[in-house]
Formats: sequence, structure tokens, C-alpha cells
Amino acid sequence: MNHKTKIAIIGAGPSGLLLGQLLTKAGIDNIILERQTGEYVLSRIRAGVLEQGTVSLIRESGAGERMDKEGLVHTGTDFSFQGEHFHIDLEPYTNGKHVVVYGQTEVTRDLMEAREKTGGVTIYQAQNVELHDIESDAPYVTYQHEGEVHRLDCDYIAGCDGFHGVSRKSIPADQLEEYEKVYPFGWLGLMSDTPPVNDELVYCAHERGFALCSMRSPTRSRYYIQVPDTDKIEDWNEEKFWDELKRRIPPEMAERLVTGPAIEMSIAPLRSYVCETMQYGRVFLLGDAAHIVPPTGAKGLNLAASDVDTAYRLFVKIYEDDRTDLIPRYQEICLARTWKAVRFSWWMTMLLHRFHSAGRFDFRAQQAEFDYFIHSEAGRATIAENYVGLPFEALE
Ligand code: RFL
Ligand code: PHB
Repeated sequence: MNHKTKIAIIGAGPSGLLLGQLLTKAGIDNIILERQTGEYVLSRIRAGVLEQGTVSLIRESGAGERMDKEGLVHTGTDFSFQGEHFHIDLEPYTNGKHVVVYGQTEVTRDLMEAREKTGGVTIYQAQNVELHDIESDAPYVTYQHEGEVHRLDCDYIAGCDGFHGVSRKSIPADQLEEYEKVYPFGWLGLMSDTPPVNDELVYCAHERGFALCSMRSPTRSRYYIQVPDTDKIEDWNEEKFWDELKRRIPPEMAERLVTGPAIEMSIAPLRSYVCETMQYGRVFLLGDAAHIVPPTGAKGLNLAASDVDTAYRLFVKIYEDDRTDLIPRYQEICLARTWKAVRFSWWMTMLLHRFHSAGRFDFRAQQAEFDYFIHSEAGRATIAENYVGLPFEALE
């Protein structure tokens, strides 16, 4: 069967759904093709911290009502080094900015519901998605759905299909400018229906390895510990996780930590990756399709939102004012912001994790770096400014 739309969006993760919702609101026709089922997309537990730019964009898309009611405003963030606890106020260093703790699963659910209400089309379980004629002005996408082959003609393709998606792979390999750094560890995450151990998030550096105390609500906690990249989920159990977490967090916190059954437990590898070719012909790459950051800076989802902001405003300019001359601005704007978030995420990762290849000198230098940043006004301001998120740049 043949279909037609203005923007074909590949992937119904946060990038694809947010872009789709904004375009629909602006009257720009779009169709989302998603490989998985909606339930599967919602079962992936990922990010939890939203910057103000992300929050504003979700509101602008019309999907912000529940986030505004249930999201937890955090005006500070905590660190611990070898058991000593420190607090950084975000607002004094950032002209009153803060972050909002609201899970990616909830953002996705709200966007799915908003899309359903506005009648936007999402084809779930779209198999074998392929991009065609992306260098021409008449690109199209083919896919299989319920045993039938479909063709979707469009003006532009938004590749929102994550790191393993098909969109980036459709750009000729000799045109891709890629940068990658893989870290020798992953994060083992555990979610439980227990009250969070602290009212702010706590990023803990410890000689046994990094740990993070996060949350989703006053009754739901999310904890992570650094594990070697060779560890498998079968190597761990809940009791072992809680024991290890207690050893890495400040002792007074370990004492008051409430443990409970895990709702979810999984290992995520840590990697930094940038594909500088964020636009090629009629294809635009957004979110994890274009870049991956280690979660230490809480930037993955927020970077995806800033790409969406730029792409959405560009498509509006193209359809309302015929401004195709602005297309090269997409990559320019997104890359400048991406590299700054990549740098911050890498820096937080290097500062707070234990590198077993590092020698005694490196460990002391890492301690001194932490000591400097946490006790200097300039250092705290740098952390706060990056943590709340750098501003979104306008198209012109
Ligand atoms: P997503 O969320 O990966 O969504 C991509 C969607 O595209 C679909 N897809 C396809 N659809 C059709 N055809 C194909 N060929 C397709 N291939 C893929 C997929 O099924 C999926 O639904 O990318 P998006 O929308 O760009 O959103 C980005 C965020 O999800 C991501 O940046 C963050 O979740 C990163 N991240 C984390 N960020 C944080 O800030 N804090 C975290 O704690 C955190 N934990 C994580 C994470 C990412 C992880 N990944 C990617 C494995 C934990 C994990 C495990
Ligand atoms: C989370 O709550 O999942 C979370 C929070 C902050 C991070 C990473 C993950 O830096």
C-alpha cells in the first residue's frame, strides 16, 4: 500500500514522539514508524532528570500536564567523595534554574496519550524499515506491517531510531564523521518501591566504584552502581546490590537506606559517541541516533529534546516561509550543544568513577580535582551551569 506524509519519523522513543507531537500541533503532517510495540517502548527504564528546556518543550507540545503535577523540582544536587557528603545549590549559580525529576517512561506515556488524542498516526511493529532516495527531493520509506509491504512517500525523514536504528546506517559510510569512546565499566541499575534515601540525587565517588542515588517519586527509588564491563546481570542479585551500594554511599545514608524488592534490574554499558553528520540529503538524525553520552551527566534525553527543538523550528520555517536555506543550521546548532554535553558527561564520568587501570598518581589527581571543584565557587558554578543545561540556540 502507498501512503504520503510530509515528515516520516522513524522511532517512537522520546525524540520521535516529541517531534511528532510538536509538528502535529503546528499542522505539519507526520507519520511515526516504530519497530516495537508501544508496551515494549514503555517497559524500558532509562533517564530521570529533565532540564528546564526539555520541560518547556514538553509543555509546548501539549503533553506537560502530568509532568507539571507529579514532576519533582530539584533546586540542588549532592555529591559524596569517600563517604563525605556535599550539596550544590543550583539556583544561585544559574539565575534561578533547576531540574525536574520525572521518568523517561512517564514522558513517553504522556506523549503517546497526547498523540492519540490529537489523532497522530504511529505504526507500531513496523518491520524492515528502509530509507530510499534520501539524496533526492522525493525520498520514501518502505516497511512491512501485518504481513503487507508499505511505501511511505515524504518530504523529509527524521531519524529518531536510537543508536542501533536504521537511519544513520542509511547514510553512505564514507559520508559519516564519527567519534567514539567506550568506558571499561557499566552501570547496574535497580528500581524499587522504597522511599528515596535522600531528598536530592547523590553522585558518589568511592574507591570501590561509583554509585548514584536517584528517584522517580517520593515512594520510588532508582539506584545505580558502577560494575566492570565484563559483569553480566546473572553475576548479581538484589542482596549483593544493596550491600555494595551501602558500602559506597555516606555511612549515615547507608544506615537510613530502605531496601526492598527490585521492580527492575539491568546493566547499561557506558559510551560516548557523536556522529557529526546529523543531516544528509533529506535525512535528519535526532537523539541517540546521532549521539550517546554516559548517563553520569543526566544528558541523554535532554540532548534528544534539544535536537527536537531545532528540527521542529526548522520544519516550521520550511513549511511556513519556504526557508530551506536554513537546513545547514540544524547540524551546526545541534553539534555545538552536543559536544558541550558530551564533554560534561565525559568529565563527570572521569571525575567520579574508579578506573582500575589508573595508578596511584591518577587517583590522587582525581581526588584533588573533586576537592577543587566542590570547594571553589567557580567549580560549583561550572557544575551547576552544565547540570541544569546550556541554553537552546535559535535558528537565526
Ligand atoms: P530511543 O529511546 O532509543 O528510541 C528509539 C526508538 O526507535 C526504535 N527503533 C526503530 N524503529 C523502526 N525501525 C527501526 N529500524 C528501529 N530501530 C530502532 C526503537 O525501538 C525505539 O523505540 O532514542 P531517543 O528517542 O533518541 O531517546 C534518547 C533517550 O532514550 C536516551 O538518550 C536516554 O534514555 C539515555 N539513557 C539515559 N539517559 C539519561 O539521561 N539517564 C539515564 O539514566 C539513562 N539510562 C539510557 C539509559 C540509555 C540506554 N540505552 C540506549 C541502552 C539506559 C539505557 C539502557
Ligand atoms: C536516573 O534517575 O535514572 C538518573 C538520574 C541522574 C543521572 C542518571 C540517571 O545522571
